Amino acid sequence: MWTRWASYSLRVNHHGGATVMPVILHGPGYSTYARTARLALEEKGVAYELNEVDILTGKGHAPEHLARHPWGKVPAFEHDGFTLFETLAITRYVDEAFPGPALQPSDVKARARMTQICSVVDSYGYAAIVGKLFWQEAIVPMQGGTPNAEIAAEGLKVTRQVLDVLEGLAAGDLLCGGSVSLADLHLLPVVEYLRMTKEGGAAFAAKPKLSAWWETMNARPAVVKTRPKLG
Ligand SMILES: N[C@@H](CCC(=O)N[C@@H](CS)C(=O)NCC(=O)O)C(=O)O
Repeated sequence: MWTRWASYSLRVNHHGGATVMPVILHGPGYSTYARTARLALEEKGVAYELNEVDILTGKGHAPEHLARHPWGKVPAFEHDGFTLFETLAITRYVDEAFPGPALQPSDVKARARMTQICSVVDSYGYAAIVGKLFWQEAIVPMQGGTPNAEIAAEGLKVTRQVLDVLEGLAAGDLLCGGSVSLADLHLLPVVEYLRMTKEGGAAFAAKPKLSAWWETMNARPAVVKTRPKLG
């Protein structure tokens, strides 16, 4: 399904007319990684089309999507004939290629912290929080299966460690201080699902800095607009 958003980037062609050059993001509304890319587009005010490739029904491995992403994952991105996959590459490109508020701190240490937090989310947080905890508690029952308590417990153990680390790294109401950065946008969709789990939600609520961060982020129009509709 194609969802059309506000407008397109325009380019003047050799006849002097305007050629429509849409930004396209391939990925479903429920995907955390696709939501991170959308958050970056929304925060920058970039108009885009969303092609909701439904990975839960195998569409990620259809030939047309494998041509966009060799591992059949989402998101994949297109702008002006330029294609990308891997969310951090996409969000950095969106920040650097378009006008609008900067989503990466100019201070070198704050920027390194931002990359570190994105990497913690990607390397440890997502697999534990979404891949194990949320998956067993929410997706498996939704698909008619029986949750595996051992996998959920493994997920919760790593989740607690990730939360301890992030609580320690967070600068304040925004993870890198100053204004919203890619670190906030990479973490937010994962936390949305974490808060829906019983013990994960409680572990998150026990973290004062992260809880204040959530309240700040949750009020942002981009966050409200991209909130997944589940069920
Ligand atoms: N390293 C990738 C991870 C993307 C990813 O794991 N996306 C999930 C959805 S949130 C996905 O496509 N899962 C389907 C699958 O693994 O087949 C990125 O940064 O974009």
